[in-house]
Amino acid sequence: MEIIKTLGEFILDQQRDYPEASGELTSLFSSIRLAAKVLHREINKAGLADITGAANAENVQGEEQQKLDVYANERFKNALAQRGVVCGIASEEEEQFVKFEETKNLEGKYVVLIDPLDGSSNIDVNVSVGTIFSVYKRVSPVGSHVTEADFLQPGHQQVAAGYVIYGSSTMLVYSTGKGVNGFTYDPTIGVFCLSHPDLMIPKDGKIYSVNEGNYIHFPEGVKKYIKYCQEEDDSTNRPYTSRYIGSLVSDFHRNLIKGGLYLYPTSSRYPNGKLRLLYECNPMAYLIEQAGGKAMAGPDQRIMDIEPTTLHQRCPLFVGSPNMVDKLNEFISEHG
Ligand code: AHM
Ligand code: MG
Repeated sequence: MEIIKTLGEFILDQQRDYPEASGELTSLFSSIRLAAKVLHREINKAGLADITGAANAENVQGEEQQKLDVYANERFKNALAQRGVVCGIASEEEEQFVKFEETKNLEGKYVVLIDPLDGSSNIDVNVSVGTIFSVYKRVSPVGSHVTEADFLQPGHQQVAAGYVIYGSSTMLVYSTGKGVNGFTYDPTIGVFCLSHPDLMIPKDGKIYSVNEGNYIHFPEGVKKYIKYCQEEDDSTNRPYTSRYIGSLVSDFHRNLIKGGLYLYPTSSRYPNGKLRLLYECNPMAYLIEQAGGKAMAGPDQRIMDIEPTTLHQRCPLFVGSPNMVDKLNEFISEHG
């Protein structure tokens, strides 16, 4: 009989490799796992229940919030507050970071940054969405209230990051700095099972993922690169395939497995790019580097080296197979 390893067993195995570990990160993952299961349930009944549609509120970026965004935010926030290992969170859906005030939380050494439901405009049309999370050790003293500096750390300080994809199956993909592993949820038994051990992205890919409708507004180097992807050249397997779901987690996940490049450049519409450094770019950068890929914001700018200055800052993102990221950067260096 095939042996199934559950996420819980996997985490405990990893913890055994670090006898000095206190188990706090394990506890944090239990919170995320639980909230992800609840979200899986809600998203799967979204077409039936009266829970889809706008919640008549705007998020801090002035975008319409969907009901499930609000729900997901509350669900993850409550789950993370529960166990006392997290002292505060910052969420794409909240203007300010959230301090957890209970004594047990003040003793927590971790902060979590989260995009509770990325790509949520896709829910009404039955397209995959995701949760993205990023974990740091606080820089303020344990026992005190969490501060903004705890959240404004560069991505290379992350101790863990991951995402949940609510797709044709629900999966949790994460890393604690020792490679990337993917777990598929089996709803019949209510557990995540290890299905994608040691994920590595192919060095080269054939897929480019970009919102080409914005082409006219892109920098010259990006335009030239897109034309390069479309040219015929047997020796480099071109033309490439264009795939864009418009849901970062799904586009990233596909490219991670198959090889490819996701790009959200600056444009006249989004002069700093659209995606958020802390909630979207840094966790994806951590994962892709752990899987042998690259995440850059430009030719000389590694995403995880950016020093954040504000909680909701945006940045361009070029992420995926390392040779594809390098090629794009060559075009940008040459053409601007
Ligand atoms: P959101 O955080 O408001 O959901 O926006 C992020 C999403 C990403 O999932 C996706 O890759 C991107 O925005 C799509 O943007 P666009 O519609 O401009 O192509
Ligand atoms: Mg988002």
